[in-house]
Amino acid sequence: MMTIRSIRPNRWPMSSMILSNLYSSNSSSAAAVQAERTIREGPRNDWTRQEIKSIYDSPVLDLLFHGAQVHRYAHNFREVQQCTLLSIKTGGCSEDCSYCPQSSRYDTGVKSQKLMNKDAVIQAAQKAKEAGSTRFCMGAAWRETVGRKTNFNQILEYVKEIREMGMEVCCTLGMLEKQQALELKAAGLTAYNHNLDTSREYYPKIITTRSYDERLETLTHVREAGINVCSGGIIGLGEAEEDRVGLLHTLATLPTHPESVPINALLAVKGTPLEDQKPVEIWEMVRMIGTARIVMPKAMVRLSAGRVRFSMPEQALCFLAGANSIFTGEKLLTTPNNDIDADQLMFKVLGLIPKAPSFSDDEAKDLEAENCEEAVSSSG
Ligand code: SAM
Ligand code: DTB
Ligand code: SF4
Repeated sequence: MMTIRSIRPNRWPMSSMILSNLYSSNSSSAAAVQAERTIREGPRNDWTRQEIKSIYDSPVLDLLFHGAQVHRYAHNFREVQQCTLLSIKTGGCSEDCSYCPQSSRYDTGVKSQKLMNKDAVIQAAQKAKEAGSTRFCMGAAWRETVGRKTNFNQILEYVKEIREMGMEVCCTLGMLEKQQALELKAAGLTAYNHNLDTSREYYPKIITTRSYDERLETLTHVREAGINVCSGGIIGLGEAEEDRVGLLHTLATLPTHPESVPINALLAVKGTPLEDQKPVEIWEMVRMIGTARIVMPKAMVRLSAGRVRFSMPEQALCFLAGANSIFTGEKLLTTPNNDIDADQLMFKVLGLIPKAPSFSDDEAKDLEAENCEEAVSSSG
């Protein structure tokens, strides 16, 4: 059970006077009540589905306002993490995920490519770092890493080298066994992305080639290896509101909340079974983000795929509701992302600042020691 102190030791518990000032408005929506409780008590893992549904269904401006309150309480609201994706192994995937342009079952025009070589990967990471990105995420169109020893060992090398560049490193390579998670941790991996995508009930309508429980098992292996968990989902797959609530409920009742929760809006790619899905509206994103912020206050909530469709004011609503991470760079994995100059302008106009990379205590100590050694050797 997490304690109040575990969320932000210097801010909790809050004085009842400040609380009553904050909430003396006539608002008593579930978003208001639950945000107040989150601020007072810190993160919880015992959410009921009905509680989360009531937050999600609150009047949208109230949800936005209370998502913003929790966000400001648990984070520096101006800081936005910039992550850059690179597809290191593209297309030709055996899985049937109905949203994905990289499945070999659909004719989407994505060309299959084998694992990228080290020089190309390191060069891309360097370019991302120079553009201000602090987390580099390598994606592979695989069902799993089992049985890919040569490729996997190569990826361990990439992880080590990028980590040594002072960036956070993330991978999304499909299902992982425990041993592989441990090897990634030893190589210096910061986070592993593995999305649940949607609710347990709707999941079989989207993917039939691997189960929800297999996804959860990979998350357990990642967590037990001491790697940060990055897990979220996609909206706009044709799911009901109940499924969005179900996804958030599963994530928010994991023994430990994911450190990052990507919220993707479906990019309906021609050739996939979901090509004709109606684009999601900004208010649906705001509801997902605001609810995620209230129920998982400490997580980095990432405004992920689909951002390219939203204007600057629309993205501002997402940041206000509690999003504090984005993908930057010209591409996501196979699809175009927001223009880099437009993102820089957005940071300036909205007064956002890039979030510095953060490493675990052990890693930070190692880095400090390395820096010390460098300083000593250069002064001598
Ligand atoms: N193959 C690995 C896997 O599935 O775990 C890693 C890569 S996979 C492309 C990573 C995630 O990207 C998926 O779980 C899904 O949430 C997201 N994604 C893929 N295609 C998308 C699309 N068209 N629109 C939005 N999100 C998408
Ligand atoms: C996540 O949740 N979204 C990213 C990342 N994790 C790997 C992927 C989005 C992919 C969008 C489709 C494409 O570019 O292929
Ligand atoms: Fe393959 Fe991942 Fe795409 Fe599914 S989402 S088809 S596993 S690349």
